[in-house]
Amino acid sequence: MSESSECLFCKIIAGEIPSTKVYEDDTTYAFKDINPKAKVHVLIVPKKHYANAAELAAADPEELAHIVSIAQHIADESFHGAYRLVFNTGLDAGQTVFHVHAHVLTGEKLDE
Ligand code: D5M
Repeated sequence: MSESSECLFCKIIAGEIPSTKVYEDDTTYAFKDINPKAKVHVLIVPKKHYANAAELAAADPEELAHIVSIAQHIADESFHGAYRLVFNTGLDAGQTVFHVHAHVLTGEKLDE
């Protein structure tokens, strides 16, 4: 799927829908999840539109590695480097926004 004018996260990246920015560089944007499941819950997204983690990994593995390094940095700052990184992939796994996003859960001890 190419970049879509209907994509919620493309609109957030473009600044058309407000978000609470945590990090930004040329390729990547990170913002607070609107419905946090941990003390710190950040979504990290590539600015370029890919539907899911597999599409991103196939097209741009360096960007996937970059997303992991940003997650590590957020966790280093907020909870001594401990974090959970989740890519929900597919409707039946709970993916609701089809612009790949890494959920970074950190800032406190997480339930197992
Ligand atoms: O995760 C999609 C996530 O996106 C879910 O945790 C809520 C979050 N979300 C939805 N709309 C917004 C806005 N406007 N700002 C911030 N966060 C948002 P999924 O893995 O697709 O279920």
